[in-house]
Amino acid sequence: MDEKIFVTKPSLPPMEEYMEMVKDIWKSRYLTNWGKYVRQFMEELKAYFGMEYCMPMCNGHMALEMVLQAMELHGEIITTPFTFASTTHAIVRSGCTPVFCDIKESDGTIDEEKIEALITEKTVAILPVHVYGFPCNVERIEAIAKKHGLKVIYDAAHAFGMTVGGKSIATYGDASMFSFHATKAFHTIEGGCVALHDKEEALRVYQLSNFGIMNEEEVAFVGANAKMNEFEAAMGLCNLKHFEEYRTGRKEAYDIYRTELSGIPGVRMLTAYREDVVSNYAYCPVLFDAQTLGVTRDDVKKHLEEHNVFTRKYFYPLTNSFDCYKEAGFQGKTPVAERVASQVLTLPLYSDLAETDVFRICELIKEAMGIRR
Ligand code: T4K
Repeated sequence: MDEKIFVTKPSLPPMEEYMEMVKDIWKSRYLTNWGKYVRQFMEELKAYFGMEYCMPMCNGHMALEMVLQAMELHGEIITTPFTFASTTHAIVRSGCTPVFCDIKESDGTIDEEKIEALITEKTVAILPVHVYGFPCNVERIEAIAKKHGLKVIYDAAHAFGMTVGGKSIATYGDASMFSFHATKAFHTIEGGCVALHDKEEALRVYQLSNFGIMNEEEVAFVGANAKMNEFEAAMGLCNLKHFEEYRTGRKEAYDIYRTELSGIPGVRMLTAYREDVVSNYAYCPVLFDAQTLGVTRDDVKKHLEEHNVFTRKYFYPLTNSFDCYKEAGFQGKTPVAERVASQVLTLPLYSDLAETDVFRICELIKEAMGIRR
C-alpha cells in the first residue's frame, strides 16, 4: 500500500455541520457542565435507545465506573478477560473483585453456560461484554441473573446502534455502557454513556459524575468528574445524523472480507449467535489457526505491516494475565479465551475504507499464508 492503513479511522461529519455548532458554543461561552448540547444529546440518545435514562459521560471507562459505583456493588462480579483493559479495571477500581468466566469460541462473548458454576454468596453482578458488537446471550443471562438476584451491567462499548430481537441492545440488562471514543463506529471524539432503567441509579450516576455534589453547600458522595463537554456532544449530535451512512460503509467493507476470507481452512470470522441482530460492523476480528495454516497470526500481522497495513490483536493479552493482576489471585479458568486471544487479529475496518484496499488486504493475507491467487 502506498499509504498507511490503520485498524480504524474515525468517521467525521461534514465540517460545516460541526462548525455551525462550534460557533454557537463559542458565542455562548458555555463549554461544559451539562450545557445545552449535552442535554440535547442526552434527549436524542434516550429516543434512539428507547430508554428512559441515559447519561452522556466523558468516556466509556468512566461511564462504567460511575454505574458500578451508583449501584453500590460490593463483592464479586462475573465477567470475561477477553476485553479491553477498561472492563476489568473498572471493576477493580470500583472496589469489586472480578471472577473470570470463559468465552464462547463462536463469537467471543461470555459462555452463559459457565456462569452459574462461578456464582458464590459473594457474587453481586454479571458484567458481560458485547465484544466487537456480537451480542451476548441476553435472554439466558437475564434468566440466570433473575434466579440468583444479580445485577447485569453490559459493557456495550462496541455495540452502539445495534438491535437484538428487534429491540435496541441498550434495553437489555440493568444498565449498558457505550463508548463513544474516536475509534468506535459512533463517536463523540472522547465520550461514552450509561443507559439504564432505574431512576435512582440514573440520578446517582449523574451525581457521582459531578463529584457527588448535591448543591452549592452539600457533597453527599465520593464522586469523580466524568462529565461530557459541549464540543463532544456537538460531535455526537452531528454523527448521529450520519450514523446509517457510516454503518453502510462499514458493512460494505466487512462483506468483502467475509467473501474473500471464507472457505480457507484455518481462517475463521466470528459470527453472532442469532440471526435477528442488526450489527454495527464495529470490528473485523479474524482467527488464524497456526496448526492448520502453518503460519501464525503474528506472521500474518507482520506481513501486513511490511505492506503498510496495521492490524491489532484486540484482545490479546487477556486482562487476567496483565502484570498488574498477576498477584491478585482472581478466580476463573479461561482456556477458550486464551486460545481465541492467541489467534485473533482485527483487520482494518472503517466507513470510508476503499473497496480496492479491502481486496488488497485480503490478497496480502493470502500471500502471508502462502495461498496463490
Ligand atoms: N470496554 C471495551 C470493551 C473497550 O473496547 C473500551 C475501549 C472501553 C471499555 C473503554 O471505552 P473508552 O473509555 O475508551 O471510551 C482503542 C481505544 O482508545 C479504546 O476506546 C478502545 N476500547 C480500544 C479497543 O481501542 P488503542 O490504544 O488501541 O487506540 P489507538 O490510539 O492505538 O488507536 C487505534 C488506531 O486507530 C490507531 O492506530 C490509528 C487510529 N486512530 C486512532 C485515534 C485515537 C485514528 O485514526 N484517529 C484517532 O483519533 O485503544
